[in-house]
This record gives sequence, C-alpha cells and structure tokens, in this order.
Amino acid sequence: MLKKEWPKHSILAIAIVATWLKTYVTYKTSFSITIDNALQEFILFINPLSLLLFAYGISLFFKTEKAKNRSIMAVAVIASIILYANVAFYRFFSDFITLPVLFQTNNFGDLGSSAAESIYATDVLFFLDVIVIFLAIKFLKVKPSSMNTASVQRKSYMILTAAVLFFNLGLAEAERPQLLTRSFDREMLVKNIGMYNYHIYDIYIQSKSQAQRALADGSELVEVNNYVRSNQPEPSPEMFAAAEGRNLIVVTLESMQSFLINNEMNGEEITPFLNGLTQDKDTVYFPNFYHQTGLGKTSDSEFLLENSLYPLSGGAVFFTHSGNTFNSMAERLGENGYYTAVQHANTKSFWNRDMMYQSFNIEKFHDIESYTIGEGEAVNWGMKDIPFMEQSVDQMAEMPQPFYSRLLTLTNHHPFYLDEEDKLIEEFDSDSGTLNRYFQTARYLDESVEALFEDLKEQGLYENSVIVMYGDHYGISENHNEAMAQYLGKEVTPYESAQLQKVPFFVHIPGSGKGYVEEEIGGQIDMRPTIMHLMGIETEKDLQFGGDLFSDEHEEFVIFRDGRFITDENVYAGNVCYDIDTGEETDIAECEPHIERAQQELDYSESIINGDLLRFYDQENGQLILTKEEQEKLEKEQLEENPNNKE
Ligand code: GP9
Ligand code: MN
Repeated sequence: MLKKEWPKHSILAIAIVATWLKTYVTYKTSFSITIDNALQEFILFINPLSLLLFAYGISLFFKTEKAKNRSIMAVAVIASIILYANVAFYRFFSDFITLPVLFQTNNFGDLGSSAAESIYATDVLFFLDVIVIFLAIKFLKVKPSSMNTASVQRKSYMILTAAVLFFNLGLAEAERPQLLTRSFDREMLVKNIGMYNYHIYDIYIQSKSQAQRALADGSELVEVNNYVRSNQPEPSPEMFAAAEGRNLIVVTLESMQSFLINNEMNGEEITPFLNGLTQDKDTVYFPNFYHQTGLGKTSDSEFLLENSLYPLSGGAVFFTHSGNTFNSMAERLGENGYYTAVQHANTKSFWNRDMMYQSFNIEKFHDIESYTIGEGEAVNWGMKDIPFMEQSVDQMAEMPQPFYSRLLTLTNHHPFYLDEEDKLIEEFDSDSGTLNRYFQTARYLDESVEALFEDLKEQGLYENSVIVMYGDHYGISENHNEAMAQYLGKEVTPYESAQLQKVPFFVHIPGSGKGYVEEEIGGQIDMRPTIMHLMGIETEKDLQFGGDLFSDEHEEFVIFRDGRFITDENVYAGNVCYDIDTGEETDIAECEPHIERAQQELDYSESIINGDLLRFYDQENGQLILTKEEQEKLEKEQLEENPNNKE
C-alpha cells in the first residue's frame, strides 16, 4: 500500500480529516458539552472544519513539497496544543481557556501546578493526528503537486473554506440567535463555532478591550466625576441604616415584569405571594421601577446592581470587560465585614460569571456543582426554583454571618416550560405560546419566593435578614406585542412598550414595620445606592450613576440602555415624546433637554468601562489618581477655559 503513488494533496487531505476527527472525538470524550438535538450534534461535528481547512490550506501557498509539509505539521502541532491545553484546563476548572485567565495571576497562581496534576501518559492520544500526519509525510509516496499549485485551485479551495465557515455560522445563528454579539457562554461558543474559531473570537474580543484600555488615562475621569458628584442625592434619614448588620439576601426574579403583579389572568391571581408583599407592613414595593439591561440580560442586571454603572450598548460587559477594576457592592460589603456569595444553579461560565465575580470580589460562587438535582427537579433551563431555594437556604445556614448572598432564579425563563405538576394556573389563550406559558412559570416563581421565605424562617435566618428582590428584564419581547395587546386589552404602542419594561422591586425588612408602596420612578441603576444606604454604608465617594430611591432628592429620570427614557412627566420612546400619565404624544420640546443628557450619561458610563477608568479612582477618599503630567495638563486646561480663575 505504501508503495502505491497517492494522489496530489493526499497529505493535506489526511491532515484535515485526522485533526477534524480527533477534535470531534475530543469534544465527546473530554468535555461535557450538552447536546439537545440532532442539529446541535451536527453543528458540533462540522464546527472544527472551517478553521482546519483554512489553516492547513495555507500549505497550498508554499512551493516545495517540503515547505508544504512543514506548514501542515506546524498547524497540526499548534492545533493539538490548543486543544490539549483546553482538555487539561477543563479537567481542573470545567471551563474552556479564555485569554484573561492566562493573565489573572492572583487567583490562578496554582494554574501551572494544577494543570500538571491533570496530565496522564495516555494523553499522547490527543496528539494522534500529529503522529498520523508525521507518518504519512514520512512513508507515503505522494504524487508531487505541480511546481506550484495553480492559483485557480487555491482560490476555489479558499472559497470552499469560506462556504464551510458561513454554513457553520448560519447553522449556529439558527440554533442560537445573536451568539456572537452576546457571547452567552464559552460552552455555547465552542459548541456552535468550534474550539479553534472560539479562540480567535476570544482573542478578538479581549484585544479590542485591551486596546481601548491602553489608550485611556485618568484625566478622562475628571468630567465624569464632576457630573456624578453634582447628581448624588443624600441618603434618607428615615431609611439610612434601616437594615444595618442584617444578612442581605438579593433575589433576582428571572424575567419577572411588573404587569403581572396585582393583576389577574382568566380571573386568577398570577403572583399571589408577591401581591401580598405589596401590602405587607414590612415591605416597600416600587411599582414604577424599570430594568435597564441590554444584550447581557441577567448579567447586565447584576452589573447594574453591583456597580450602579450602565451595561454596554454592544455586547455583554460580563464578557468583554471582566478584567476591569470595579467598586462593586460585594466588595464594599466585604470591607464592612460581610461574607459575600452568589447562588445560581447553572454552569459557572454562563455569562462569564466565574471571571466577573472575581473582579467583583465575590468570595464564593455556588454554581450548578453546589446543587444536587434529584429526580423531577429539573425543567427548562435546569434546576427548578423551589428545590433551588431550599438548597440555597441550606447553604446560607452554613455561611459566616453577616452575609450578602444573591440568588439567581431560573425557571421563569424563555421558553417558559414547566412540568405538569408545577402548573398551578391555566395557560393564557392567545396566539403566542410563549406568552400563554409565561403566566404559569411566573406563578411558579412566585411560589418559589414563598418557599424561600418559609425556608429562611425554618433555618432561623429570616428575622435577621433583609430580602431585596428585583425583576431582571422583560420576559415577553416585542415579538409578542399582538398577544400582549390581547391580554392588556389595548394596543402596544412605543409608549406602552416602554411601560412594559417595568420590573418589580421589593425591599423586605422583617419586623421593621417600614412597609408601604413607594411610587418613586426609578431603575436598576438605583439599586446599589439604595441598598448600601439601607445597610448603613455611605456611598458619597463612589462613582455611581444611580441614586438612593428613598432619598427626597432622588431624581426621577430612568435611562434605558437603548436611549429611551422616563421622567416624572414624559416617556421618550421611538423618537417620540409622550405624556407619562395619558400616554398621548406631546411636543418633542418637552423631552428635548433630557435626550442629550441621557446619551451623555450613557457615554460617561461607557467610557468608564471601555477605559477601565476605575483603576484611576481612589474609592477610599473619592480622589482621582492622576500622574503628575496628567495633573499639570488638567490645570493648564482649566486655566485656558477659565483664565480669570487663577486659584
Ligand atoms: C443564566 C440565567 C439566564 O444563567 O441567568 O440568563 P438570561 O438569558 O436571562 O440572561
Ligand atoms: Mn434573566
């Protein structure tokens, strides 16, 4: 067999097939990638191909057989090293490598040693393709390709490569819309675009943010700082420190919108427990509270909560800027003697949480690995909220007190599936199955909140805690406007649509007697200062855009991530100014002064994130950290602007 003359480009073909198959087998044996259907399996199978075709195809541009083969060997070795590095990393961290982990020396100092422990002799199998290619080069007699491969052949080869890539991306987009703009999860990226393409994408995302960071300096903070300083409301004397010293439990109510609260569907209450809380003597309920998330959905709401900064306009900040310096609420509570944790029964890499939580200085992330999912306890996106609450409270009972823990619920998530036994109310009856089921899963979430309160009481944690709950973002998108109109009994205009972005916000302080309905208009950006003040921690020196909702000075001005906004008088949406009370279109002049300010505030926040500017901010004393040159430059500028003011 070895004697026979093999056709031209046999080595190239062998290399592509060998590495392709090896990659697929590695996917199946060394990583736990969840596959739900045949299409996903097919995508997983073909996803290594485009990059391999391209990288091995580079050999076609070399003239001699020797150079061609060298190029093929080099690609084989590099691809194998990348794949194998991920295998070893995954064994220890159950995650794929992303550039920042290679630079995060503080928490990953033991990376080298732990990786070394996860290496076995049988791992040579991960280099099987390299061996096969090497032997093929050595022993196969291949008909030499004509002096240099004809350029038309090369062209068609590269066109084929591009076609394979677009076919792959097309399938990925169909399977997971917006995958590349939103990122979601490393597992999802590897599953859809493949390990090799994922690394290229990762390098692109990370270098883009690194480049912006490198170009930024502290003087950019001056204007932002002045703006923030002139807009900070004083804490309310009534509520400041009202929950001081208690455990802080923040519950993210997945996809919960305010239109469900104190409302009915087919004559039945949708959220009876939460409805009860709106009348409760220990609960402050905010019916005019809006979400301000963008593409990063839940993670954006977490970002708003922890930092009181806006998320990004393009992409999920959890993915793009997890290496930044932040002044998170968790960090501040940590400094004030709190143990800090997040509890969420999902893979830790989803929304890149494992990385971002390190930057937020959250001490412990109880991810899916911390939960035992029994028979019948999983539905839709994973663990059901009721058993999740129970196990989470068990974990809380073990935490050092006082603690700050965030619980992220999951069952009330698109596409809103439930097991029969968990359906406590009927479906709605419209053309949208999504909306129809949403009422049922929201009802289930409501039930799980009740279970949380019970569990906390049982564990003796209730009395000494404060429970804050917020809806993270809409559950029903504008794609379901028609069905929504049917439910609401009115057309969903841009005004209505903006009003539908209201999400519930509750502050429950057991035994405080401080409950009432607070009509103040506010948004997720306000959660950090509101909560910090409740806990008795000042925030006057913090760089944050929100304000304490309990403060008399709080400004009613909620800016959506897409530029829409709400004031005490108007709703600005779809480039139209509406009267907030009537929903009637008004003179645009009423909104005009705010349009620019809304954009400016979003831009300021974005500049902080893109330039990683909080590294130039001393949170202890609220001073900017400037180099001598920056300081001088600044003074000069100020003098030029205002020559009379020489002081
Ligand atoms: C996933 C959960 C849901 O862990 O937070 O994310 P979402 O899709 O709502 O952003
Ligand atoms: Mn969510």
